[in-house]
Parts: sequence; C-alpha cells; structure tokens
Amino acid sequence: MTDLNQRCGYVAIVGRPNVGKSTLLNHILGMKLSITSRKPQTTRHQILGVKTTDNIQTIYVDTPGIHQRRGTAINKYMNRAATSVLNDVDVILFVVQAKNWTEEDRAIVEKFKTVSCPVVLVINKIDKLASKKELLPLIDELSVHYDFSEIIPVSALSGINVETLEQKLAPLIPEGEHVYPDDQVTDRSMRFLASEIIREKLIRELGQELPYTSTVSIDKYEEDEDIVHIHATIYVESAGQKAIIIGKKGSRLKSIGTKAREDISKMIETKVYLNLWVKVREGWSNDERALRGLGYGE
Ligand SMILES: Nc1nc2c(ncn2[C@@H]2O[C@H](COP(=O)(O)OP(=O)(O)OP(=O)(O)O)[C@@H](O)[C@H]2O)c(=O)[nH]1
Ligand SMILES: [Mg+2]
Repeated sequence: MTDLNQRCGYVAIVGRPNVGKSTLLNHILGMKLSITSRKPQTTRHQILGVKTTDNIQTIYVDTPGIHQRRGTAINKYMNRAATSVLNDVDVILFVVQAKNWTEEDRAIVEKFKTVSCPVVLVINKIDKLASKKELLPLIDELSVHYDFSEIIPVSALSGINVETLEQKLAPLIPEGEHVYPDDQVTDRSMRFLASEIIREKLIRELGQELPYTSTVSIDKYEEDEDIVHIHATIYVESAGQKAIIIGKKGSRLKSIGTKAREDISKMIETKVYLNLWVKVREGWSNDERALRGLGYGE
C-alpha cells in the first residue's frame, strides 16, 4: 500500500576532492559517518547517509572527489563511483570551495549537461571569507557556470546555513515510500565503517608522508558478549611504506590503532579489541583484480 503522504529521494553530494562533501554529510546527519581529512581523495566509496524527519526520507550519497589525476585503476574506480550516481538521483548537491573555483570544478559542471535533475550549488567554507560582503559577488560570479536551481553558501564545519540548505532541499524530494526503516542511518556494515575509521586514522597520522596507495582490509570482525574482536590489515605497496606506517619501535602503528579503537568503540558503544597488521602488496592500486579483492568492487 502506498502512503501518499510519504516522500523519499536520493541526493548526491559531488565535487572535486577536499571541498568538504563528507564534512557536510556528517553535519546533516549529526554524527560522524563518513571519514574526513585535510588530504584530498579521502573518500573512496559511495556511502549512503539516511535522514528521516517526519514524512521525508532523504538518502544522501557521499562520493569520492571527482578528479583529473593520473589514471591508475584506483583513481578510475573513484571517479566512476562518483560520476555513476549522477543519473540515478533526484537532486545533485554540487559542493565547491568559496573563492577557489578550479578547472576540476569546470570539468564537473560539464557532466551536469546530460542530467535531468536539479543541481544545487553549495558554496562551502564561507567561514574562511574575510567578510560577508564577499558573498554576493561570489554568488554572482559562480551563477554563470550553470543553471543551478539554488545557490547556497554554507560552512559544513561550523554548520552555518546548513539547515537552510536542508529546507531548500525538502521541496525537491519526490513523493514515495521510505526505502529504509526510519531509524537506519546508512547502508554500510559496521565492518566497512571500522575499516574506514582505521583508514582515517592512518591518513591523519601520516599527513604528507602517507602514500595514497594504502588501504585497509578487515580480516575478522567477531562480536562476543561484551567485546568486539577486530583483526585488520593495512596494505601498502612497498617495504619503505610499511616501515613509515609502523614507525620507531611500532609507535606509529600503535597510535593509529589506539585512536581507531577509541572511535570504533564510540560508534558501536561496545568495548573493542583491535589487532592491526601492515602488509606489502605490490601494485594493488593499479591492479583491477587486487582492487576487487580489497573491497573496491562495482
Ligand atoms: N574551514 C573550513 N574547513 C572545512 C569546511 N568543511 C570541510 N572543511 C575541511 O576541509 C577538509 C576536507 O574535508 P572533507 O569533508 O574530507 O572533504 P571531501 O570533499 O569529502 O574530500 P574527499 O573525500 O577527499 O573528496 C577537512 O580538513 C575539513 O575539516 C568548512 O566549512 N570550513
Ligand atoms: Mg569525502
């Protein structure tokens, strides 16, 4: 039976790397679902974040930053994961960084020419502007790039104007029954979210030293009565990278493990035992078969 009072729709969050897409999703959901960092190309997979308020269910799709870097298999996978949603959603949120329009942004706008849904331009990081007076000229300047259905300046980090963004989105969500139970927040398993948290700690701990070519795989996720046992492996591409991650006397790996364990434990509200290994797997990031084995499947 269809309840005509219900509305439900998919909203893609797209943009080039590092503009604040995942931060925006987390602010909207009021929880940390998608990992974030100062480094571009943090998000590697599509992640659904579901928000149900009253009769409206909005299913946000966080995506990897669309980029124009060298075409290794993993880079191609990430671009596919981001652009494949464009034709399957009801609304597109195109996130850009205030006063930082680039060639990569322009290339993304090109892709909108073949989509039929409304595109909302979200100008993020407005907390970094010297003065509010800069906003109107900025909106004027960006409006020439496409026929955006709305242009909304926000700060995903501090939350400025994010509620306004949600209010403007509401009328664009079509009628339809809710796809997910009203209390569900994501389509992803705890196992996947745990691997993402470990990857976040890895990225944050290593900063510029981190090779893009590392990934995390969960070997065991076992729920006991009052503790969850997790065994995970960090894969890198060379012995040098492995040594960097492990650090002096294992200090780096220990710090990554401690921080990850704390966050995972907070998320699942259970004690966590986390065992981390680092292994070398040469060339995994440019090997389609290895990628699929490591969770980068279609
Ligand atoms: N000052 C400021 N920083 C922000 C804002 N939103 C995000 N950031 C920062 O920008 C960086 C990138 O944020 P992410 O949310 O990881 O960006 P992303 O677009 O998801 O990046 P990818 O997943 O790599 O494509 C992080 O250091 C965030 O803290 C904002 O509104 N203001
Ligand atoms: Mg992201």
